[in-house]
Amino acid sequence: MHVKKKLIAGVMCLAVVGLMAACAPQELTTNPAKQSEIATDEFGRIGNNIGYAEDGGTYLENYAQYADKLTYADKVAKNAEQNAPEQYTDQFGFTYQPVPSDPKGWNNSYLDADNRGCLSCHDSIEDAVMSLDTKHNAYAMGYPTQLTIANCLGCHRNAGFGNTQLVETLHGIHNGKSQFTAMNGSCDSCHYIDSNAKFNLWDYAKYDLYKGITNVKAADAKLNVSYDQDTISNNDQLFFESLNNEPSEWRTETDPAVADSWVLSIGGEVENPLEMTVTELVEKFGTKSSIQKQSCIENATGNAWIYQAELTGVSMKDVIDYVKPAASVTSLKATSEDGYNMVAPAFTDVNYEDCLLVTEINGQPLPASQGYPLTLAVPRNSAAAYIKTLTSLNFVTDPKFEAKGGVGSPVDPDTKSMQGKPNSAVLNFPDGVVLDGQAGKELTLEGFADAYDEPIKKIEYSLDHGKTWTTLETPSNDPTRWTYWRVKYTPGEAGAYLLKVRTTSTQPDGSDRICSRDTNFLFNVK
Ligand SMILES: Nc1nc2c(c(=O)[nH]1)N[C@H]1C(S)=C(S)[C@@H](COP(=O)(O)O)O[C@H]1N2
Ligand SMILES: [Mo]
Repeated sequence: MHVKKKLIAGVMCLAVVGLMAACAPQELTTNPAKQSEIATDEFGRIGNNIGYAEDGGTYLENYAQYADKLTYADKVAKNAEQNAPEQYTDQFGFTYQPVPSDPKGWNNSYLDADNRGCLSCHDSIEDAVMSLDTKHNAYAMGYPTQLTIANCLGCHRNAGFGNTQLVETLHGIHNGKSQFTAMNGSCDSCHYIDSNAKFNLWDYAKYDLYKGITNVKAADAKLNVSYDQDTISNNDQLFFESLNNEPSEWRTETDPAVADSWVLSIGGEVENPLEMTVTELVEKFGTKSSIQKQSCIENATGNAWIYQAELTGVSMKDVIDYVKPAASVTSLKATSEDGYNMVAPAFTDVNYEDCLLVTEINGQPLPASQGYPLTLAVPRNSAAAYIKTLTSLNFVTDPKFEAKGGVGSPVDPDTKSMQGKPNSAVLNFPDGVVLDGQAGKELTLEGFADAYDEPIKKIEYSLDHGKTWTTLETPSNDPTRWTYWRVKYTPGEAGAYLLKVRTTSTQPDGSDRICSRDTNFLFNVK
């Protein structure tokens, strides 16, 4: 097993100085020594003895001198050894091999696949983001999916938060920078430049470029597909995302006494403003429980900024019935301890019957990361409307913040449609997982499908790069919950396989919305 090259800011400086000299770009002048050897042959071809052996005659006539060189079988064997794809271990302990093994060594000798894409240099995107010189939000994944460039594009392209475009930031921190140069970084490290000279992202294009993937027709794959909407995440599978907190400011305590002194104020245009501690709120209104999913608006194709859990808390319906907001109210302004705040359109898009002032997840007090002691849950909205460490709620009349019609989602710059709505991901293994001893044995891949406020209509699975599909219909789907699916498959033989998942949701007008990209999940059966 190879140790992954790790890029952590600051540690490479010394090594870099030495390597820089060796890796200095070649000057684009012709070597004079070489130039003298350049000849034009009788066909007008310029080159250094093109087609001819050094002592005259064609290579064919001098075939004997090649007899000692490797035979084709030797080359295949040598390639298998020299260009064998690397294997890594992720933070969950899974072994994964992002590049399929192929007999000719094509993927590494020609595509240079092990040296391309974010994760060929970075242990994880979370790591890269936390190592930046500048401030960045913090993320943690509860499931063994890997963040990809798509997650970055969620915020850094058209997300509407005034974020810098990724094209500037990523080129700026890579191109010509010592760490990148020292690792022989080039355009090809991140991009796949196709025959139309279009720069595609390698991490998107790679699944169609790799050789060595076994295609299996739907009719032969005999996938056994099923789903439910009840599966819940364990508390250690909840993702964490914080837009404002510095790690040093993360709330870590869950001392029960905090709930006794934590005051929530509810005011604005209401008849009965309210100011109560969390403990008093629970005493006055009691609690309700419901199973809900929560999914971040930037969750990208194939990723897991999502969970489903049993949330327990005070019903917003009960609170609203008590405080009596004015009829003119359009919006609800929430504020929190860390300064994160959000204006949610009141009444129109949000069904307050479902909203909770959450105090417990899965029967446990809220973990500190999930906003202990109080978090607002707003089903059908993205997780951005779930306010952790809630301190106040204000009912306001502000036409500016009137409902804009459902949950938006960042636009995928390539497909021009919303990314991640609908979405799906495999949740029990990382992309590229190595499954030892799995040939001929039944394997279960499981994951979610979700589209925020829209019900899932169907999920399709392909093992032949999208030529044939197995369909799982999901009628009467509840959009406040995720759709948790299981695919059982028995791989006949060892090899690399690609599961494509295509998800469809139903839009408010009844038409289909198909995911902007299929989810690609590679697995290596050994
Ligand atoms: N107080 C507070 N609430 C917050 C945030 C935050 O930074 N601070 N981030 C929001 C965003 S963008 C997301 S995706 C979810 C993340 O939820 P989790 O960390 O509880 O899983 O919290 C939301 N609520
Ligand atoms: Mo988010």
